[in-house]
Amino acid sequence: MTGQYKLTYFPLRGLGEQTRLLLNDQGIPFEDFQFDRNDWPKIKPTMHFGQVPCLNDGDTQIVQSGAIMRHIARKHDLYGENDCERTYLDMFYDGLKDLRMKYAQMIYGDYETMKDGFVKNTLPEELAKFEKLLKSKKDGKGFILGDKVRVSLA
Ligand SMILES: N[C@@H](CCC(=O)N[C@@H](CS)C(=O)NCC(=O)O)C(=O)O
Repeated sequence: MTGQYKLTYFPLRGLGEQTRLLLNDQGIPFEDFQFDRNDWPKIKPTMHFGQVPCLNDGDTQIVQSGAIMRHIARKHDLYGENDCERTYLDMFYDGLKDLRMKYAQMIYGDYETMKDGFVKNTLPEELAKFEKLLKSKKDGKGFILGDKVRVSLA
């Protein structure tokens, strides 16, 4: 029994993993469809933006990884109690996206020349920003907001 959700993504973690983690963490059943890379040319034209990850919620196709996370969060009460909380979570999420972009530039760019700088400088600088935000809210303990996982932990 996989429920109403089907996640379609390449057979790797990438942008699909945050959704897998969230659904697994919350015990929400889903079909984890990891297609064969050779099938991508057939699948691509069926996606709204020609990209994955894609979450099917019943008959509704949802693409864009952030939209997928927020959809699940809204439906399963994981998206904060009010607009300010939701904005705070969005802020965290977008901040993490920026960090992920820097990581991607390194691994898909000139890895050998960039890796040392990334580990020694970029990562500590970027993580310090999240640490500061976390401490300002929860004294560095618990979750970003309240007492449970929210979407921004992706
Ligand atoms: N903004 C999109 C980016 C999606 C994306 O870049 N998907 C890549 C895999 S990680 C993809 O589908 N690549 C194949 C292609 O573009 O043909 C998101 O956040 O979901």
